[in-house]
Amino acid sequence: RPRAITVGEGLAVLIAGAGPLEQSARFDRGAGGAEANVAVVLAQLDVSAAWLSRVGDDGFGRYLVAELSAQGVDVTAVAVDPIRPTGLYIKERGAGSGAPNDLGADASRMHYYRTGSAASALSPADLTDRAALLAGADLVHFTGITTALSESATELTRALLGRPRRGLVSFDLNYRPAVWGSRIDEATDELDAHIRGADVVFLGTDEAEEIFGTGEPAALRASFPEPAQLIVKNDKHTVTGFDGDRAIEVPALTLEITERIGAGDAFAGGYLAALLHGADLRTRLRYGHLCAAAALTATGDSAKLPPPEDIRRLARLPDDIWA
Ligand code: KDG
Repeated sequence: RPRAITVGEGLAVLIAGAGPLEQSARFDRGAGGAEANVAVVLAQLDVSAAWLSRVGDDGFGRYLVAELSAQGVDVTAVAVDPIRPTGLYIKERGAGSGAPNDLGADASRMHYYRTGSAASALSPADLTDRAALLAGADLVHFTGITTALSESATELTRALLGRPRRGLVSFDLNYRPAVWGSRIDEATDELDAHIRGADVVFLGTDEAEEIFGTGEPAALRASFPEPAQLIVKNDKHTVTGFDGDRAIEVPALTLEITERIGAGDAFAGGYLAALLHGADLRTRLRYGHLCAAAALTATGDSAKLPPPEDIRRLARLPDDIWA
């Protein structure tokens, strides 16, 4: 049985060459979608993981299912929607050339083609169909993107928080105004309620600042005392983790960044894998940074991780060597 279940949209990704999109003649194909990315990290770190989603009856849907399955993720809870297509996003990557429309060298931009996608039809019925799977899991993870997809998807994420549960619920804020679209006025209240209803919460200072008016870790902890574990990713290269009354800050590794999208999901996946393996707070945060480092040095949303034994060894480095 899967110990962890992630719930949300998978997107096919077309990764452009570096430079303005209008100049990219070739695209690499990849798999994306925040919750799919987290499932891939969990599976690579020896956590049995399932991905609950909906894809279209099309080539991108079949690709996503095959790709996640090849990475060791259980895809039996992925429904195929006969009408709606699989969502897609194009990843535009900067070259930092200073040319018109060019982004900074390590900056990227997401272009979504996902309105009316198969996953936007996610609803509480998808949970009813998978009740036994959910009841047996130690952890259910989803992000504010799933909540943003549609009214029915919001009902689904509310139901994930409201159901009687044995395991933990983990929630990554992942504030995406473009996905909320015309429902943007609901976003702050809905995301606030989801944070309060989860056991483990990840958020970034920049997004927290944008919707809650502060990105300061202690202020966020004071506003959100409910989740036992609150993980604040600072823009200053560190992460502050609160677990009950404990608070520690762990610096990220110093490295040359290739592309950032997916690093937050990799962090969450690493942290959650360590949590499920019974690791302490510092080790969990280090796992997060190590997995984020792999994603930051690849153009895809997720990257091949070093073997789990190597990650375990790296996470145990003495403080002075760590960063
Ligand atoms: O965190 C990475 C995601 O943003 C990317 O995979 C696309 O899921 C995605 C989204 O909705 O932004």
